[in-house]
Amino acid sequence: MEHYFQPEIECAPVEKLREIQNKLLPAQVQHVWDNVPYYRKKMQDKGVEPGDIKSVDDLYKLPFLTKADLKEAYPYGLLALPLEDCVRIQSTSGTTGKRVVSFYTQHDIDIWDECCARAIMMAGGTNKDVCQVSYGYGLFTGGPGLNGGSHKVGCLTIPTSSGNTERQIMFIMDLQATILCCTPSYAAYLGESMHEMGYTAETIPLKAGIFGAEAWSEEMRRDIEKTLGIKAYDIYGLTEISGPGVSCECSEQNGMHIQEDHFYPEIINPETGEVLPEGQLGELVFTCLDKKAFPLLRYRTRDICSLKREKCPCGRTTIKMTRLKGRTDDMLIIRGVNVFPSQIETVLLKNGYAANYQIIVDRVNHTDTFDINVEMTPDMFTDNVGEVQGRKKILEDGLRSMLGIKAKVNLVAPKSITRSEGKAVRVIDKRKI
Ligand code: DLL
Repeated sequence: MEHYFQPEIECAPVEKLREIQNKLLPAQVQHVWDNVPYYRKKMQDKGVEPGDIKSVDDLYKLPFLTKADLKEAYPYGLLALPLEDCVRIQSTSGTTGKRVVSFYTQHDIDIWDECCARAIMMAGGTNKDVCQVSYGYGLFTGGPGLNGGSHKVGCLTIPTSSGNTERQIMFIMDLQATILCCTPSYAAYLGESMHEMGYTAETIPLKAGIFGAEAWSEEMRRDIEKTLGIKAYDIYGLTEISGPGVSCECSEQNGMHIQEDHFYPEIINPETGEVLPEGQLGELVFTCLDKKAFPLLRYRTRDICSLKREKCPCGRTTIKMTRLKGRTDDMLIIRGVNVFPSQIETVLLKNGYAANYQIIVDRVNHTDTFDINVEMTPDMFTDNVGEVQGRKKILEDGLRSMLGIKAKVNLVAPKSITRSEGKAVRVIDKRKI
């Protein structure tokens, strides 16, 4: 088994990590300057040249890239190598406008696989494990990324892809899968379905789950862990930067270690672009240090979190990002108040509900309406109106104190909200603004 726990990097003193980054960054900036006229122009407009970037301390001088740039440069405008050097594309699961297309050389795929292998090892995976990859395969990065990582670790890989829940469960049980990779909402659904079929946490062979691609709360983690009898690890990434594995959790389950030898993180104030000090909440920005085909510099992810560097009890020294609070474009502004779906989820799970809910926002007579459909669990389900009213009031009060505004809760029957096999659809915003 090759080893994808790489203590010489993952546990290196900060100075050593800086040395690696400071060696890679100037070469990367030169590579982009030489090969990506689109970004060279941005640098020229800002009056920066490759020689100005000697270390990560100079990074702030470089212009940002945004999703709008990706749209403008679509499809080949940010490609830094000739097509004959590229071997793959992946693309985001977004449904509106042009999709984001990201390009990879074999070297870029090797880095990506390595990051996913580190994630699997952080979750305790070895070549003795049977790893079921239930993220979608295809253009979405979830399946191909974890598949590559699982191979590198030497796990027996089951490439089920997403969907066909019965078949997923059959493979978990028949092949005694020990690691499950999928979105947290699908993991919750699989757990629910397995319990309905009579399996319990004790009879389910899984021991770890590697869940990401969408926001989820600590409460949802505990719920899934209990149902499936596993330890659930958060994994983060995005197509533009490679895919899953940009960061992931270790046994401490307390923030995701960023693979800093490949991706340099910054947190900025999304309004002003100013770089914020460690510990402050803001928009996450990544610079790819050694990707060749699609090397984005200072890419604004729109994801909101903070960074912290501390010596982790697991031994790793790489900086951690906190669980995502949401996205700058996911944040709903309802009656002038910022609302993140994750806050709603926290209140629901604290009150014994599962994370099966849908937020519906509309505007009637110039005022925002804010409804949340929440599924009752089977043991709560009753036709006693008084009891339902009581439950509804408890939730509305809890939400009001969390959000500062009133939401109308509609308690709906178990299983009446459509389940997702990939990323869950939590928000329906009907406002035409
Ligand atoms: O979702 C890559 C991925 C696949 C990550 C499998 C983890 C596991 P995209 O489809 O490009 O790529 O979506 C990226 O998803 O900017 C975040 O807003 C969100 N996201 C990803 N991981 C997490 C996470 C993949 N752990 C976008 N928690 C990102 C919350 C996440 N949100």
